[in-house]
Amino acid sequence: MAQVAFPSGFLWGAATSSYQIEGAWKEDQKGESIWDRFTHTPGKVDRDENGDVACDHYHQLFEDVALMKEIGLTSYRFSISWPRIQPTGKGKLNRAGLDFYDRLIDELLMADIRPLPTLYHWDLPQALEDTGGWENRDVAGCFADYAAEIAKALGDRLSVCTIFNEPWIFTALGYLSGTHAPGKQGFGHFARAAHTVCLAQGDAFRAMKAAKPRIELGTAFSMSHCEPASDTGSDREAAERYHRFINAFFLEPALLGRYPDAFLSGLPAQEMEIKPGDLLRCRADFDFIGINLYTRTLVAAAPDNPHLGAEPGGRREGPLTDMGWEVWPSALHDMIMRITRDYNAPVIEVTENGCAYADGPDKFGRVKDDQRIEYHRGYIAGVARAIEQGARVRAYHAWSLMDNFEWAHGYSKRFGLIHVDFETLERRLKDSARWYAQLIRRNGFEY
Ligand code: IFM
Repeated sequence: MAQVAFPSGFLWGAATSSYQIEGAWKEDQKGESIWDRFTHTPGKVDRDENGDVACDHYHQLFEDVALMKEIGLTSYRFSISWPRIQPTGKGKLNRAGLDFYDRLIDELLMADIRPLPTLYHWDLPQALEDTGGWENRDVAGCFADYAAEIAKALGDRLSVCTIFNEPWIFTALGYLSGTHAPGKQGFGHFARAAHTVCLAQGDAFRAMKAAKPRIELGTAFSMSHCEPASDTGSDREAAERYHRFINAFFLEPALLGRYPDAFLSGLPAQEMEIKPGDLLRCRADFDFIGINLYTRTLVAAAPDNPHLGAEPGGRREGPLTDMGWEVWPSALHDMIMRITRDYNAPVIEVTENGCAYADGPDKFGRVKDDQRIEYHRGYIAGVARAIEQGARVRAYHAWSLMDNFEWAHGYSKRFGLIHVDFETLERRLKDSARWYAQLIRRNGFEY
């Protein structure tokens, strides 16, 4: 056993998002979001479940912050629901919606927990989707206006903010495979949406910096360490292209003002509708990079794949979580080190990391989720190793604070440190929450 220790001041957090926990889907003049529309359309989500009530966090905010305090969190990552603030995605702010986030931020600060809001975790106002959603370049301007309003309204109490959550995931699943809202399918939809999101990222960055220069800004990027399925040159090249596509596609336009070289026949600039000057507009000199990572991805060459010539493949060796994702603790370390090497050692926050297991309370009410504890131990040990090797990681956020609505899977996948009974909405700390509390008190653990 060795001691895994963290630098003093390291932030220990947990993450959630608005649609997944808040409920109150049409209260206090909140507008409809694309996820409201998608989940209310039969056949889109397992068992036709939806986030109408979710964890009812909108009404249980004070109790939930008390639970965060009990665990000892020093950072809480949540997202702001755009249609709660601007019901149609533009214009006058909805005071009642804003009040909710005002109360949340105040309550967090009183509990000595750093608020880390995300401006967009997938709940686009439906009114903007009706104009073409992220495929419509004008939506980038609307998003920048919303970002500036948030900075002005809440920025006096914020030190940090993430702009997007997982731009690759919400464009690929929402516009390419169609398994997430708004459910569009096709490379052209994806290409246009992806480019608007990159424009919006740059525009929102500048709009927020102009309103409140002090707030540190980043995006929480979905990342997965890509490893070749075999040692052949073609698999190694495929893994590299796949890495550039899934990990760097939204990051490099911001940091370097160019898209990475991921596609076999070059960037599909026409399908993306890139205009002169756009790449400069995509620039955003982030103060930190957020990494959301759950697993590694094994990649094999796939000559039939027209764009990348690469696909996930190969034999997985680690155990699988309820999502079917391989537990591979070194993936987080390796990803952090790759970002550290490739982009000149930026400040990094692990903005999400976690696992789905279905454990529920035993007859004494205890939730023994040993597999979750084992998962976090392995991945967090990797973060400590990365810091020893020079990575500038300053925070770790477990996904998720509590069991919640897992998008197309509904409530069947439980990622929480806190168990939620979706009938009674009762919350209960799992063993993993108690283990995490001890880790936070000691700022480390035995491994
Ligand atoms: O629940 C999601 C979250 O909304 C974004 N990152 C991955 C999590 C688990 O799938």
